Amino acid sequence: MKPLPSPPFVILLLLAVPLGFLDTATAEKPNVIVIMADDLGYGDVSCYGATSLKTPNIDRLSEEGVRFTNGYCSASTCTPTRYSLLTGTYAFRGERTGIAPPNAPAIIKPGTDTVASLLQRAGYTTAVIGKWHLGLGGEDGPDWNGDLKPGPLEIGFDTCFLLPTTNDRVPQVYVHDHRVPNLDPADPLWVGNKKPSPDHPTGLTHRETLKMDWSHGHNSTIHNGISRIGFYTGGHAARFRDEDLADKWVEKSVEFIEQNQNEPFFLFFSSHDIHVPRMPHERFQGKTSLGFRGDAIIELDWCVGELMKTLDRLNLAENTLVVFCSDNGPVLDDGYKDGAIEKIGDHRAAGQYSGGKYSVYEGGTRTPFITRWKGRIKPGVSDEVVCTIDLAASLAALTEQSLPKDFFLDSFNVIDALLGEDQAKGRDHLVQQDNGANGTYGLRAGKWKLHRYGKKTARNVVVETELANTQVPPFQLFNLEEDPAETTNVIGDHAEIASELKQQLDDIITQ
Ligand code: NG6
Ligand code: CA
Repeated sequence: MKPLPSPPFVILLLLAVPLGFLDTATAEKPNVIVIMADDLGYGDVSCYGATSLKTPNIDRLSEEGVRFTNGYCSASTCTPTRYSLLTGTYAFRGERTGIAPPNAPAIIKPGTDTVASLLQRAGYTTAVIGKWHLGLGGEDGPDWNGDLKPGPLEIGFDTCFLLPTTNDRVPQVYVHDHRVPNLDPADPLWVGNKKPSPDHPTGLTHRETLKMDWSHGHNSTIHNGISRIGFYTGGHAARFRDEDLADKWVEKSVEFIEQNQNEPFFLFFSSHDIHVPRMPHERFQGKTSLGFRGDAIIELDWCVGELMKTLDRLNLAENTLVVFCSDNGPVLDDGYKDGAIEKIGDHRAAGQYSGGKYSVYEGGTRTPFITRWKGRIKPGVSDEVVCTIDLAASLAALTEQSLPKDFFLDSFNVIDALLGEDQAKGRDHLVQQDNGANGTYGLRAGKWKLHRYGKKTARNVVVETELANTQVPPFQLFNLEEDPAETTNVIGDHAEIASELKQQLDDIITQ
């Protein structure tokens, strides 16, 4: 671990930061596009070693930019990673930051500073397009037939076009700014967690009619031949087809980029690929040997290609920083029988790492992470540790915005590393969590990785079956340099290091 800088150095550093912020003449204001994939693992794309499929567009991004081998998201589930990406704060510090249910109220309170509000202040037009999964509405939850606020527009986004939660949760409608578009008032939308009537068809009562069967959970209301988590009725005119989601995100994003091509813009392109239910557009179905999970990766790659094409067409590639990342590691069977396990062959979704979604093993959070800014970023591969949580402080530094007091607590300015500058350093430590604040964490510090297990830990039961539900000691220590797959707990041999890391983790959690 790095020693703390001596006091005189700290003083110099404090003086240097505010002076830098005054120098607005040097501020760089490239457009920023953050492309976040859903449940995409380290080994799921060809530039990270996948050989069972090809992802030419993501590969191109990596050839023209920096591909990080130590790029992370901050949690191994969606809601906490997205919370941290936007707020620059570890999700375990916030309330209700675990996986959000269909009727969750807005998790990030209006007025909270976010990466979007920061860029808005810097003169950017900001949009989130795609999966939200951070709740909508006040304490009573979303008013599906009325104004859906607060939401993204109350925390720094000028516009949004959303899938409200994840698509295995009801309802299958879009949200544009504050409303569900195409909603017929004569057919109001109702969303709840109890069966609305005895004859309401569900994945249990009408299982034989499903076009994709469920394997666990996901057996409530049926829409488009797929049963979901939660119940809903009405809103038929507003409902979408699962197969059309990716096209819609691209259509809306291209529209947004075209409209804002002359001013700096921030686009959070929040793909639903490759989350369940994996139901890619018909033109991608059967394109890989991996079943719909692989086909959804191809669909994601197509989206990336369309965004890049748009930047090229509008001559924006040299003025746009693109960040490609994932919200958590991979999972094969996440509740539907889509062949992901049966067709996996030699494909290793988490690459050489153990675990995946829901786990604090490296596979849960070490994920594809690429930055590209044509003409500005020197292409290469970086081993520096960077995390989606760092985008807030890093983009603040890039655009020379002062950090709001008491915000972005856990976000580090690693902009030089993100831009692939020579000698630039990433983080020296990172806390990883699985879902909510359940006491389970990973702490990566240099080559060491400490696991701490809380009482209610859910192990990844589907990526690595051998890791499932085994009894684990409350603390484990791994040497990632010698054992990247975290197979050998060396805590017995390194008691002193383990105790330092336990203390460091404790200090961060209770800070
Ligand atoms: C789990 C769901 C899983 C997925 C996950 C959220 C069950 C049995 N499992 O509760 O299918 O929806 O939540 O995924 O319902 S995430 O990527 O949005 O965090
Ligand atoms: Ca996810």
